[in-house]
Amino acid sequence: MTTLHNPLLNGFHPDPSVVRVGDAWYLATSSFEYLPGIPIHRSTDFETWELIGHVATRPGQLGVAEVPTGGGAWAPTIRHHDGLFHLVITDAMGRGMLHFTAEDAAGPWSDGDLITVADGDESVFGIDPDIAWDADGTCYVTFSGLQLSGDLNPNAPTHLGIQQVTVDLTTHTALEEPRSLWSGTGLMFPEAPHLYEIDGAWYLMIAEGGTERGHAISIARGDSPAGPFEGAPGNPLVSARSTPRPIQNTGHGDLVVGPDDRWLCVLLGVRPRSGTRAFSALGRETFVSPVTWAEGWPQIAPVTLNPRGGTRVEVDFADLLDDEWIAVRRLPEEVASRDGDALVLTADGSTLADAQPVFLGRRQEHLTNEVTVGIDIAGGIGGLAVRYDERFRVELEAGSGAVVARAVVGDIVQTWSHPTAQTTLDLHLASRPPEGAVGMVGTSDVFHLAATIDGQRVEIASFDGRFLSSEVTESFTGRVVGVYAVEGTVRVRTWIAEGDDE
Ligand code: 6LW
Repeated sequence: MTTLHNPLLNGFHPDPSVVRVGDAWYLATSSFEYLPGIPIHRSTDFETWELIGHVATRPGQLGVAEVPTGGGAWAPTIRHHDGLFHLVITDAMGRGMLHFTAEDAAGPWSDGDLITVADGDESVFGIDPDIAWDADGTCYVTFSGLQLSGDLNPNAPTHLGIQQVTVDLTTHTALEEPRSLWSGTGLMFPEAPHLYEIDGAWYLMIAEGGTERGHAISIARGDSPAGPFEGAPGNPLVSARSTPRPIQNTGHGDLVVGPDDRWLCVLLGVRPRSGTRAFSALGRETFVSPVTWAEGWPQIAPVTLNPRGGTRVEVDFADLLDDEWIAVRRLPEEVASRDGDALVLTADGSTLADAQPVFLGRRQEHLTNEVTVGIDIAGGIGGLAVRYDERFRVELEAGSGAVVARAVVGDIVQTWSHPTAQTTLDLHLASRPPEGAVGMVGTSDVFHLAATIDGQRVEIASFDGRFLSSEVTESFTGRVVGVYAVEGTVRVRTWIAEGDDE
């Protein structure tokens, strides 16, 4: 019997979509402003998942070079049809609604074609596209009608509900004006639509309630992929709102037949911590829950926590970089190179406050985590950082005659400094649960920033981790731990990351 681990994918992997092809499952998630973009994981048992590649590995496939914070690759749908993998996604505030194909989910994927409106060449306007075909081969693209216009009012964004167009995939042109479909039970932000033909009926499953604590999944059924649809009597099918469950914000799901022909739902969630479970340090992760059927309606079980054990990653930079490394609005090969057994970062005048920093990182995947890097700062300045975005980050930096710890929370910057002339040293950046009495409120975790100087580990600063959580940063992404350069050249000799979910 399959063991369903939760999180299924640790660290920021929101908006999961899954498809079964033969004896394997392929799972795609959002990647926002990071490149390579749109990671694809593969499993043959739904227990062990391997990152097999990304959809966007070449310049131009996504237009994220200048997207605002949080823009970029939002919410893919991955499907398999007529021998090809298909993936649709909105490159939010970038290229628009895109359709990618590949023979092999590991890639290479196509350049990405813009899905355009029926009477023009601009993108169909909406997010969270789904792609489905009926028996005649008609292609339906169903999406969430959030209008991401330039004047988007975050307090009252324009939302047209769930919409649909049929599309000619040879020209990538919509064949009609968007039609409105069933849009849930009336909660805000109907989105993440997915269409399924099951036992002769068509099901439309959506997320509603917003991706925060009110997140939910609802479903409707009809005789046609174009509707009309009738909502399930048991909606919402799943929500953690107002529950004491350790996994919150559950929503944005995709159904699939899993091992042993058991239906499963992959969905996003967060693991908030503090006295009132207020702060989700890692962002939105991928989870899974069993599905049963009754009277023609699916029932999704509440998501139960079942973490895998801890992990230890030791990188040998003499080897090619693996696919877990990501950079901000640029590809990793544009910000880092390898020289012998060292990773080399060469500053270009940017800092982590900029849109395209010289930064190469990996998702933080565990609530308790420590990364140690051995660096040679030969006349340069740089170090190790945890990045949420340009305005929320923690840095541990060497090269200016001191090791400097820096916490950036919006417009507030706090620094600590420990003088040293050492330019070859180990930096340690840990996040650990708060120790001792922390009062009623508590926090998610505490950062500990240290360096090994003259053979001694010296803690330079500790800092409340709540300020790098998805709630405080209002971020769709999550923590990324990486190395960076702001002056000259920084050589990284070693990288050891250890974490667990205790
Ligand atoms: C995604 C949508 C959402 O497209 O956030 O809040 C967007 N819900 O489903 C990015 O994750």
